[in-house]
Amino acid sequence: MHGNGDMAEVRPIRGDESPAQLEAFEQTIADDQTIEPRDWMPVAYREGLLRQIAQHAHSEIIGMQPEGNWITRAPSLRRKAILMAKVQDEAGHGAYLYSAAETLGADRADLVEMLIDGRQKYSSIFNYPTLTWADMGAIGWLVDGAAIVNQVPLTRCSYGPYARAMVRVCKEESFHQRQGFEILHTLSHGTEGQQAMAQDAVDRWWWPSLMMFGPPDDESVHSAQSMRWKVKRFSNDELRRRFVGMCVPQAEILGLTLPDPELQLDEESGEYRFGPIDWDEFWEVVKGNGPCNRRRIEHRRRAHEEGAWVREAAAAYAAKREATVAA
Ligand code: BYC
Repeated sequence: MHGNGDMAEVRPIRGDESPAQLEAFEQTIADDQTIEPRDWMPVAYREGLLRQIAQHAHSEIIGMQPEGNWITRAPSLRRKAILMAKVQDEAGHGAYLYSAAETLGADRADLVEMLIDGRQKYSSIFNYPTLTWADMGAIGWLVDGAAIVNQVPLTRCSYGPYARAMVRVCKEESFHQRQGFEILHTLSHGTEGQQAMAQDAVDRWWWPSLMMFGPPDDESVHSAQSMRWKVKRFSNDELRRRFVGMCVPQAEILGLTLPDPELQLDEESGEYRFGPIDWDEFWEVVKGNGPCNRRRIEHRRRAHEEGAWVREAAAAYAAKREATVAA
């Protein structure tokens, strides 16, 4: 058995767990094998995963709004086609993730309700407004870039369906990141006005992108357990540092500045040190008081209500087909 004494400290055994079941589960994790839907798993593992996967799915769906806002205003047919494809990919990512949540026994309709009535969260980043076309570049470069850094390790998550969904999501995210980089590259090598627009977008999206990785390690309530169960493979701060290290040379190629006077290479560790993150702002956004929280949820609720007839028609069609097959 894996026999890590720390685990018992973090997660007390609950009433429904026999020591033998728990031992087999811990052994599977220790052997780097995946846990599959049919396998026994502790309630806390199931609940923790559901919380994270649902939040992740909701983020993809809400994340369609800031960019969807620019589809009709894309500056060329090519840009419009690319942006539409990207936003559609995000709908697809939401769909894979809701499916992964269903393998844990969740009901998709319940999850959507929990998003709309604020019982479940979605990523803080999507509560900021997209003010100019350059924001499409900054979102692709920074937000999708942060998503890749966060999600590549999730392809090795201990829960099989989540890990497998992440493989495809990450492939698509790298295309998204490149398209954002390309938008910014074009603007930053364009007119003075375009350069200023690109710089302004990066100035506004930089700090919220760093916040995407979650609170600092000493305030992250779920990290310890999640890392022991190999859901998360790295801590919030480790991934945030990795992201900064990835962005600095790319910003140089773009000819854009990252808005942090304290950003500096630490020769000893080879990592970049960066200035303090405004965690008060982060928690305000998470609590629902960001610049766009209300608008995002209101829009989602309206879209859900307006789509009721599609769900009813699909259910009626499925019932009819089932009746035909049975007859
Ligand atoms: N925003 O203990 P912690 C995308 C919450 S989609 C809001 O560190 P954990 C994309 C956290 O939920 C991007 N809330 O939590 C889409 C917890 O509250 P609860 C989404 C946050 O889970 C379209 C509390 O703070 N990616 O990239 O160990 C277009 C304490 O945090 C945030 C994912 O969801 C936040 N940023 O670590 C473009 C990836 N951070 O639940 C791009 C999967 C933390 O106790 N998720 N909170 O009420 C994860 O990797 C982890 O859940 C996190 C947080 C790293 C986000």
